[in-house]
Amino acid sequence: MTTYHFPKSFIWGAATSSYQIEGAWQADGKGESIWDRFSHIPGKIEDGSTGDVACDHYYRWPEDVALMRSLNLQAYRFSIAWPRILPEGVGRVNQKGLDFYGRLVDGLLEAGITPFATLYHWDLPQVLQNKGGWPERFLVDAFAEYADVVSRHLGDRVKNWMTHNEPWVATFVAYQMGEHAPGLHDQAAALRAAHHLLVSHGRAVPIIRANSPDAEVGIVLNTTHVYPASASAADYHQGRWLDGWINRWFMDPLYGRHYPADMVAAFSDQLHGMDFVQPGDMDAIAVHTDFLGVNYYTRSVNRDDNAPDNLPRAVDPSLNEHTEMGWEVYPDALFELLMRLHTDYRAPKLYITENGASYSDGPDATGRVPDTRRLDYLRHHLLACHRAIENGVPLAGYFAWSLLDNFEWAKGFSQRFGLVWVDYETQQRIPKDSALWYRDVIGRNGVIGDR
Ligand code: IFM
Repeated sequence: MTTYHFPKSFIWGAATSSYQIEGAWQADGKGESIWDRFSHIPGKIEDGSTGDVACDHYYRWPEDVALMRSLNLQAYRFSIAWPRILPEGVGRVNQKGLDFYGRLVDGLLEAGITPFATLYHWDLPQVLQNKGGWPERFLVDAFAEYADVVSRHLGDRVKNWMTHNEPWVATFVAYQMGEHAPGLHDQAAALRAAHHLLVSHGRAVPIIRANSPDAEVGIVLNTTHVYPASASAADYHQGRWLDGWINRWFMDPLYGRHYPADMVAAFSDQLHGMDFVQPGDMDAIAVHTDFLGVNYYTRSVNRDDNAPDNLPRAVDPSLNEHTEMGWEVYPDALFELLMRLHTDYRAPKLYITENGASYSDGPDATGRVPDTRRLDYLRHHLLACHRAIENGVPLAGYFAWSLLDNFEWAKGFSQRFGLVWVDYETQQRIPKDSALWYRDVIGRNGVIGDR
């Protein structure tokens, strides 16, 4: 076993999001979000749960900050609930909502933990959805207003900002696949939503910079690395299509390349001549950012089962371990993804803003949580990060997903991604073995393992 040391400036953190942990869904003047509405519709959430209480973090944040400190965390990535700040989506500001995040940020800074704030991790004010939501252009202005209010209030203390979390999920999974709030099945609407979300990012970046001097601003994408199941042209094309949809549809415009031509052709029936693209939009989207946030969980293996005479499979993910989400564990893909993103797009800096695994291991008879599989997952993915850094990728930090077990969207509480076990009955928190291991990794700024 070797100890692989990370650069001295490397930032070690953990991540959460507002709806997944806060609870307090109606407290202190908060407005309704699309997730409040969606989770209360019978049948939408696998275990029938809601985020009404979740980890009760809105009230227990001091305990959670103390926990972060005990785990040596240097940074904490959290998101802000738009309807806490602007209950009607725009206009009236709810001071109590701002105060909550002010207290959290002050608590983090006192504990020596750097706050990384995400503005949008999917809890859109329901009133804005009632008017059409992200497929409508007015959302761009609404988001710019929200970004302005939040960054004016917190910009003196928060110096690391992310506009959006996972635009692909926030638009295609929500407006086309119907699995996430607001649960629509309309591909054309999802494409418009994706564009408006990107433009809103472009509009928000300069606003945040003006309100938060010296801040670093970026966006967080869910990414995957694609592997054709065989060397056939059919499998290659399928992989290229998936890469175009999940990765390039967002990366290309963000890095000044407009939407990828092959995907514009593939989506042409639904794009209506791209009449939603207004003059100046593409320049706005390509605004300079300080970093790219990369969320990575698994690779994609692509197979065209309809192709006549397709070659036999050369890549078979079923041979590898899968997490309880059904996601293949494949750390090498994180290395290859980081190399590819760096080679193709040259972001000045990257962070792994999410990476982690769902396993339900709970407390044993002694109260310990021996989550060996999560620990191994994290170890191997961190070793992949180390290899990427050695090969020139400017990877500046890593945020484990997630600090706490929490509300996993349409899967409710059936999936546990936390470094820390949460007993949802008592709200007791128990750091799992992976959390204690991660604490020591941070302490030595290095991972012990074999590459
Ligand atoms: O829980 C989510 C998170 O909100 C966004 N990225 C993926 C995680 C696991 O599904």
